[in-house]
Amino acid sequence: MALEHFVIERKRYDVSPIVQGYINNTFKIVDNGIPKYLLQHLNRDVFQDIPGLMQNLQAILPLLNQKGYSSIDLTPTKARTPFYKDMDGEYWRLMTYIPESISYNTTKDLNVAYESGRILGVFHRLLKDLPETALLETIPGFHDLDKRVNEFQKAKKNASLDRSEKAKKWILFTETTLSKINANLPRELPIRICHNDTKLNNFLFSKKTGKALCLIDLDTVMPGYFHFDFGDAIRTIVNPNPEDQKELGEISFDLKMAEAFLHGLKESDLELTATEKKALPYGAVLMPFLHGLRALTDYLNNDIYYQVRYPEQNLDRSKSLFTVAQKTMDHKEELANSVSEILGS
Ligand code: GN1
Ligand code: MG
Repeated sequence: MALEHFVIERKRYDVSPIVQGYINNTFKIVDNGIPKYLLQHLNRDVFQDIPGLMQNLQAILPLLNQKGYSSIDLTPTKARTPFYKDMDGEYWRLMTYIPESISYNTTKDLNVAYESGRILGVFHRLLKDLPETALLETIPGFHDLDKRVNEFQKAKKNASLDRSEKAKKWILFTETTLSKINANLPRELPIRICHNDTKLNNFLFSKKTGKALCLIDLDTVMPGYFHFDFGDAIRTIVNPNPEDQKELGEISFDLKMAEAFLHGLKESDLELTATEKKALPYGAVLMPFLHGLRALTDYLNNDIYYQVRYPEQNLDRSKSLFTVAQKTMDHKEELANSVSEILGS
C-alpha cells in the first residue's frame, strides 16, 4: 500500500475512496473517525510530467501559507520526496486534511457565493508576484478554445454512428455558439497565475464559521487569464444543479448569486485591470461552453478522458454545461452591468 511510504504515524487508518473527481483517484485517510489525510493516485495520461507538476506545488504552497488562508501541506515520503512512485511507475501523494472543513457540489446560499468570490480573490492576490515562468504548464493549452475545437472536430469525424446521432442537437449547438463566442474575444489581458479548475467543489469552507478557507486541487495552477477562474466558478454559483443534471429545464442563472460572488471578490482587494473586468461576462459564457465541448468530445471519443460513472454521463454533462452557457449568454448584459456596478470599470 502506497500509504506506508509516507512519513506518518503508523496505526490502523480507515481508507475510503472519494468519488467526485473525474481525473485522479482520491482516498480519505481516517483515524478514529477523524479525517487526517488525502491520498491521491495521479492520472499519468492526463498529467504527462508529474514530477514537474509536484514542483509547481512546491513553488505555490509556501506563497499560500498566509494568515487568513488555509494552506494544504504535502506530507513527504520516507525518502524525503514529495511523491511516491511505485513499482508500476504510478505516482502517489499525501496531503494533510484541513480539519472541520467542508465543500459543496452545488449551492443556493448567498454566503457561499460571497465567500467563494472572496477566497478566489485572496488566492490570486497571494500568487500575483509569482512569475509565470516559474510554473510548468501541466496541461498545455488547457483552456485554449481553438485547441478544444480541433479536438472536437477530430472526434466528430471518427465518432460512431450511434453516438453522433445521440449528440446531433448538441453538435449543432456547438457550431452556432462558437461563432457568437468568437465574435467578442477580449483583448489586452494580463497573464496571471490561475487555478484553472475553480468549480465550487474545489473551494473549502469552515464547518464552524461558514467562511471560505482555501482552494484545493492545485494540479492545474498555471498561467492563464482571470476570466477563466471567474467563469469556471460562476458556472457553479449561478446554477444550483449538478454538472450532469438531466432535467435541463431546471438549469437557471441566478444573478443575485453572481452579484454575491462579485461582492466577495471586491472584498478581497484583488486589483483587476479594466480589460479584465470587461472580460468577466465573456469568461462566464466561455467556461461552461468549453467544458461542455470537452465533455461532448469525450463522448464522441467513447469516453477516453473523463472517468464516467454511467454510460451517457459525458453526454449529460455536455448538455447541462451547454445549457448553463446558453442561460449565461441570455443574461450577459445584466451580468456586465453588475460587474461595473460592483467592481467599477
Ligand atoms: C476535471 O477531476 P476534476 O473534477 O478535478 C477537469 C476539469 C473539469 C472537471 C469537471 C485536469 O476535474 O477541467 O472542470 O473535471 N480536470 C482536468 O468539470 O481535465
Ligand atoms: Mg481538477
